[in-house]
Amino acid sequence: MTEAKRAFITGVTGQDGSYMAQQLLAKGYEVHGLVRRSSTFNRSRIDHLHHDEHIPGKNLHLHYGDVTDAARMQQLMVEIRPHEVYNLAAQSHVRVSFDEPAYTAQASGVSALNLLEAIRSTDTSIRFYQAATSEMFGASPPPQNEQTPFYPRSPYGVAKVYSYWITRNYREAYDLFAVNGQLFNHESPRRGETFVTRKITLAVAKIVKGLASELWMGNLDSVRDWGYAPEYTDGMWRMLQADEPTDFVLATGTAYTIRDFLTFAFEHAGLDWQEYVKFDPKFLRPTEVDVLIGDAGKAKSVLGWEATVLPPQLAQVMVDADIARLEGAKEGQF
Ligand code: NAP
Ligand code: G4F
Repeated sequence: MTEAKRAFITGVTGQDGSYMAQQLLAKGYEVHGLVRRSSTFNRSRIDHLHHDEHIPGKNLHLHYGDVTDAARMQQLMVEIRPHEVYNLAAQSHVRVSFDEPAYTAQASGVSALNLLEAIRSTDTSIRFYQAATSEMFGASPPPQNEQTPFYPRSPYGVAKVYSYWITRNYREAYDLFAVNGQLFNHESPRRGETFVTRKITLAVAKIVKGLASELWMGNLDSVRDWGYAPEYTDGMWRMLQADEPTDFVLATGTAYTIRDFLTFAFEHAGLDWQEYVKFDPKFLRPTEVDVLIGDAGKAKSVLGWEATVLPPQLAQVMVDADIARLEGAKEGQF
């Protein structure tokens, strides 16, 4: 019998990490995930993967650790000996990065170096995926692709530019199979509740159920290219199966404002968003990224990857899931 492939996922408790773990388990991988100790339970997105009888082998193993701890990353790399590493851990909230810039630099930037160093000193055949982002393009005009210059507009974006270049540098200097996914916004029912799409769909569900009557928001003019997270984690996996290590943009190529997303979500529930949404300047950012629209042509031609779920449908899926949750649906269903 051939040995199962082993994957190490940092950020396994997050939106993308949970889909990645689920997809790799379904492919027969042995999956190792990094979890942070916390005083409250932080594993709701992966809890069903431990207990689901239908997942082959129930092959999910969790390890305590923090990506800012280089020694622990080194130790885990030796212990797990993965074939593939997906570095999805980050302080991923752009607004919060203005409050915690130094921590964000470590968790979202230097963490890539900690893992690359661990790979370099353990086994240079380990393949490495770094979660880079369209936030690196920032103020560069759209459409943005792999050739677009970086102009980050937040401490988060700046940290991710570091992670991008250190990943490229280790690929070139040490011949590692190390790649950056330059992913545009991707959402799902598992999206964190303080990101704009989920904040909107959760508010719609609460309004429908009579649990809320208003929604406080910031800048409604920015344009985003929103895709569906499970399709993006499939794209990450494809990047590590490619013949050559190279960086890719994943995006839908669509452009909608926050106002448009409000319209899709509220109209799906038969509501008019203008009757509920109010402005609070505390949700504004010192510098904003106005327009992100991706060109994923390279991913389509090299990886055969293409987004199929577009924002109008995405908003409906998320509203339906939030209503179902309030009606008692189990977390693992999403
Ligand atoms: P997320 O839901 O915020 O998840 C972040 C994950 O990182 C969580 O599991 C979190 O653990 C973990 N984490 C944070 N700091 C850590 C630390 N110091 N040590 C160990 N683990 C830590 O983010 P996501 O949306 O899944 O995004 C995944 C990755 O892709 C992130 O790197 C993000 O920056 C990047 N990205 C996301 C998007 C997007 O639109 N979603 C687009 C481009 C790039 P806890 O559960 O304990 O907090
Ligand atoms: O949902 P957001 O917080 O996502 P943002 O800043 O685009 O970042 C997300 O996508 C990046 C990829 O491009 C990732 F790298 C990053 O980790 C994260 O996943 O905000 C989207 C837009 C912004 O223009 C923001 O100003 O929505 C605007 N917005 C308006 N009112 C709001 C709100 N954002 C939030 N979070 N909350 C509001 O009340």
